[in-house]
Amino acid sequence: MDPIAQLDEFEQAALHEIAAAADPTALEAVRVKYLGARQGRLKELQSLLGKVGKDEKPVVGKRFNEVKTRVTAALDDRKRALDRPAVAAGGLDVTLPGTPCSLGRRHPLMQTIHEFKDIMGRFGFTAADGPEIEDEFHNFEALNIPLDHPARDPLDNFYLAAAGVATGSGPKLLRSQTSTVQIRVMEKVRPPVRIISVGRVYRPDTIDATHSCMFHQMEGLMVGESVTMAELKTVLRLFARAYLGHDVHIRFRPSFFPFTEPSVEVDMSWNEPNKPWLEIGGAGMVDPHVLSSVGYDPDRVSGFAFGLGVERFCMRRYGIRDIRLFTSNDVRFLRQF
Ligand code: FA5
Repeated sequence: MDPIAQLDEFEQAALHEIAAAADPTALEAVRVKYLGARQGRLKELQSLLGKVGKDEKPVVGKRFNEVKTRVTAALDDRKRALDRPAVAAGGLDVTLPGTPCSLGRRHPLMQTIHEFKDIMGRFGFTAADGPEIEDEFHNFEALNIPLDHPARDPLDNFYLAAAGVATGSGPKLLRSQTSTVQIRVMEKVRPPVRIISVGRVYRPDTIDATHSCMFHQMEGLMVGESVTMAELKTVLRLFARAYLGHDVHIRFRPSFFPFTEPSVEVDMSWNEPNKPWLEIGGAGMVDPHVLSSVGYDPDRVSGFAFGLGVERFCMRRYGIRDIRLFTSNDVRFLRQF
């Protein structure tokens, strides 16, 4: 038989047996049979090479090398596959690099809340929490909002009884402001008090670009000896500047809240041409009646309180035009933060 035909036959037989080897031991036997250094069939073929004519030598030599390389590679591949049985069976290769899972991140509002707590923490305010499902006492009465006050209108609040939820002792509602936490804290803690509380509040407001029926407020409360409105304004100015930058200005407009006296609306502006004042919250000095109802002595201590819209600050910082984007669950929006 001519040497090229012998090499072809050798290659076919070797590749066939390599593919058929079912385990590493069988594969090793195939290796010895075909490539064994002493009695392997390739060794035999090599000795044939010495016998071919001078003219044929380059062609046969080239083919010999090709066959040897191919069979050696096939052996290596099969060995790797048999060393990983699941892969040999067409299953999972746990040694391959995994599919990277994309990491999530905090919602922009949660990032904002963390930053608020951080800034206010530096001013000495600790974070307090209160329930989102409130009783009428904490949402209204303790805040000086009497029974006949329009703010208690069922149409302006989310009462749970109306939704068929069993509310146990007395009517319950989703809190409409974080001011409820002022009361819950003062019921437990003696002055001096310096807290903030950030959380969700609920109002059946008409939804538009700047109003939502569920939004976040940051409540602040500071009570102690000789606390004045000057401190209130300073804290709000420093806070707004820490979050939004040093060109922010704060303005107080006279207003009314049943639980503060005097009361103000807080507006914010910044040094850009034609920028209007933007309302960001309400504030005031804690009403002496509220202080005495929680057992504080209004002749000895005074305090200020404020409630800021968290979304409004975040929207201003990032130039977000529509509050509805926060709850749109649109990853294109969320990925930007
Ligand atoms: C209050 O809620 C008072 N509790 C604030 C307060 C606290 C006064 C302590 C005095 C002492 P007001 O209803 O104005 O106030 O709401 C405060 C802020 O919440 C608003 O300035 C605004 O920034 C934000 N806000 C109010 N309604 C909405 C809404 N529907 N969507 C988004 N943000 C709102």
